[in-house]
Amino acid sequence: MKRYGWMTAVAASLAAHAAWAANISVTDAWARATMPGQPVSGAYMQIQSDADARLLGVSSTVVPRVEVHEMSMDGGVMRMREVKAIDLPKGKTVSLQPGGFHIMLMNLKKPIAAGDVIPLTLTVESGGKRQTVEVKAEARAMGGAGMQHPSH
Ligand SMILES: [Cu+2]
Repeated sequence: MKRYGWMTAVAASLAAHAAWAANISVTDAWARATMPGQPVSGAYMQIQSDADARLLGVSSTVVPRVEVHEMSMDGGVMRMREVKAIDLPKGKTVSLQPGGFHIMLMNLKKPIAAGDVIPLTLTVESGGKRQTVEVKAEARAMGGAGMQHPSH
């Protein structure tokens, strides 16, 4: 029964792996198309994790600088600040959306056109381990001056 014992060991190690690697599902990922000369934009998505996790950061191969921000009302003024992490509680859908948490795309070298696909790499920590999640955000054109992201 030596072989059987070996199989059991492999199964146990796979189970241990699954215990820390959170399953992250990202839906409805999109980025805001920009006007010519506009160096910043935002990306938004819904994130769900099957284990308690934290979004630690985001990077992109096509955007020079990416930050995770939170927007909030402060005495009637919209403010944003960079956040170190966003909590992803187990089983809860966390929305990155205009007016709340968002991914800031900065130092853009050229405009983002509607239909462009922005690859984003999310770094997520769960149970002391880090993993990356690849996301493709499709750019959407937004109408109206009210949808412009405030400048820093
Ligand atoms: Cu921002």
